[in-house]
Amino acid sequence: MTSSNLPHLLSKFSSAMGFFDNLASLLGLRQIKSTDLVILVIGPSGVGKSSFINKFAGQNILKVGHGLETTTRKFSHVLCPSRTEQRIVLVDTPPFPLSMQDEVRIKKWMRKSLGKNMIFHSILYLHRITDNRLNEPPKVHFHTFETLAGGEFHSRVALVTTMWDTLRNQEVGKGREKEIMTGDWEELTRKGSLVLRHENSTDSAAEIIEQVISLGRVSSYGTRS
Ligand SMILES: Nc1nc2c(ncn2[C@@H]2O[C@H](COP(=O)(O)OP(=O)(O)OP(=O)(O)O)[C@@H](O)[C@H]2O)c(=O)[nH]1
Ligand SMILES: [Mg+2]
Repeated sequence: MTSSNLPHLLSKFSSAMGFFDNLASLLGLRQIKSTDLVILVIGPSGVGKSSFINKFAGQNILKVGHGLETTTRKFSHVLCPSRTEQRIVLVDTPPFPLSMQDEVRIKKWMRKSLGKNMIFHSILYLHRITDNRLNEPPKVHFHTFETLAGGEFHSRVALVTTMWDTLRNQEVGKGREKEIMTGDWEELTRKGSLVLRHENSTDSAAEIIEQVISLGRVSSYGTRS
């Protein structure tokens, strides 16, 4: 191959990718079904939301940040393979706190995808264990959880801590985790929220999703199945 052929080949390659992209949409492979388990991944900038989804999907689908700037500016969903027939959809979001506009966009997408009676299966709130406190006061978290997941959100929210591998002393992390559970998020943990550690691997992400799924699906009427 000569270098003069390269632009031609690249354009052929990208039009072929476009074709497969369109085909996937036509076949409904990107569309959400009412039986899908939709899990929202939220948290402040740089906590590892996109990385978590990539780890779970086992592929680098979403762009991950390497600097101080926010990487994910729009929300997007990733259909992930799962061990059961039920599909898992992880939704990546812009940094927390979400703007009202973001919340409205996410809710509209949800209504369009799953119909007006369906809501998220659960919400993962990611937090860097290297930070000695949550970035926002609890009322900001609770307000977003209620807006996105309805009044009975407590048992459908999991606090997932990241960056354990960068902690010099694991005991410090465990202490912070306990502080959150008995302080800011006492009400959540008392009412059933899970507190889970992400070890930055595919296995760890899969374990977290498995634990969250075991909580069961809740419809907007609050009944579990
Ligand atoms: N060491 C370590 N690095 C991590 C971990 N999780 C994420 N990272 C790194 O943290 C950086 C930010 O990760 P992202 O996944 O882009 O974070 P994000 O929350 O999606 O960030 P925004 O899209 O900007 O809100 C990247 O360099 C990741 O490789 C972790 O558990 N351990
Ligand atoms: Mg991101």
